[in-house]
Amino acid sequence: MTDLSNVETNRRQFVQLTAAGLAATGAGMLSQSAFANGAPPKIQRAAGGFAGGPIKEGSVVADPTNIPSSVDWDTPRSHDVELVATRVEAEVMPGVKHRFMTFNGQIPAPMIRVRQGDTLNVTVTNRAENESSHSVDLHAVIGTGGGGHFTEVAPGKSKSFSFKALNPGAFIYHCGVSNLDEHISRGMFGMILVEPEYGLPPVDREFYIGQHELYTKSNFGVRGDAEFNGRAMLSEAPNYVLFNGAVASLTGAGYGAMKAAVGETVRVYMVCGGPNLTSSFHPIGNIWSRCWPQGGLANEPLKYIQTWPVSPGSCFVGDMALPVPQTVTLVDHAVSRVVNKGLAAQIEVSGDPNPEILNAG
Ligand SMILES: [Cu+2]
Repeated sequence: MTDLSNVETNRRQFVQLTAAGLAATGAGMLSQSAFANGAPPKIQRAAGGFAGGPIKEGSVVADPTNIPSSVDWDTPRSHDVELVATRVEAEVMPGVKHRFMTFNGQIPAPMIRVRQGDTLNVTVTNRAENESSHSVDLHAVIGTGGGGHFTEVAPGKSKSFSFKALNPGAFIYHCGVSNLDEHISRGMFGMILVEPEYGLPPVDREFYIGQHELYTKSNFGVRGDAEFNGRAMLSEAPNYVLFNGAVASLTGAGYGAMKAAVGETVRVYMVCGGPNLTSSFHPIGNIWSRCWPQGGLANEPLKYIQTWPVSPGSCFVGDMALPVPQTVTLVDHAVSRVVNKGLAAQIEVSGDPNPEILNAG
C-alpha cells in the first residue's frame, strides 16, 4: 500500500527546494561529497581518453568534474575503453531506491574523449550477476548498429571491437539491445566527445551532465523500491526526470553545486539519454554565450542562445560567460519536470559583485 505521508514529506522537501529558486540552500537531502567542497582545479587532467567515477560510493551520480582532459596530442592515437555493465541499487532521492543499470556504475556513463582520426578498442563486459544481455551503440561509429551488433554480450562474458572516429562531434553512446528503451531509462548512456583535429576553444572549467527519465511503478517521492514500469514507458509518462541519475543531484540540496568564479568561462557537455523526452536545455539566470547544438562541433557555434532542444540520443555543448556572482540553475525548460519530477543542476559562481551589470538595488 502506498504510504502517502512519505510522499508528502519528500514532496514538501522538494517543493521547498524549488520554491526557493533552487538556491544552494544546503538542505542536505543527500550527503555532501568532496567535489563540492572548496574550489576544484579548473580542469582536471586524466591520463588517456576515458575517465569518470561516481560522486560517492554506492551512488550512481557521476562526478561532473571527473572527465578526461582536453586532447593535447596532434597525431592519431589508439585508446582502450572498457565499459562494464553493472547493476547498482542506489537512491533516486532519500528513501527511494532503484536498481539501476549502468556502464561502470555511474550516470551518465564515463566520458570518452578522443581526437578525430583516433582508433578506439572498445570492450563491453557484462558482469556475471546480471540477468540480461547488454551492448554498446556509439553514435561516433559508422557501421551497422554503431557497434551494438559486435558487442551484444551475455552475463559473465566480454566482447570487443575497434573503430576509427572519423567525424568530430559530441555523440551519445548507449546500450543497444532490443529493449534498449528500458536499459537507457535505467541508466545506460553516456557521451563520446570526438574533438576536431584543430581542437576546441579553451575554457576555464568543464562540466559533464546527463539527462534521462525514469519510469517507475511508485509515484514521485514514495519511499521504498521504485520498480521499473514498462507501461509508463510506453505512455512516455515518467515519474522522475533526472540529471546524473538522482533528484536535484547537483544542487545544494543534493551532493552540492558545481563551482566556478566570476570572470571565468565554463563549458557544459550535456547528453540526453531520454529514452523519449527532448530536453529544452536552459541555464536559469544566464544564456549559452556560445554553443554547438546537437554536439555538432565541426560547425560554427551559435551565439547568445537561451534554450536549445536536446533530443533523446543527442548531445549539446554550451559555453557560458560569468560576469556576476550568481547561482546558475540548469534545467529542462519544460518546467513541470523541474518542479515535480526532480530535474535540476546548479553552478555556483563566486566573486565580487559587479553593480554596473547587476545592481540588486
Ligand atoms: Cu543494456
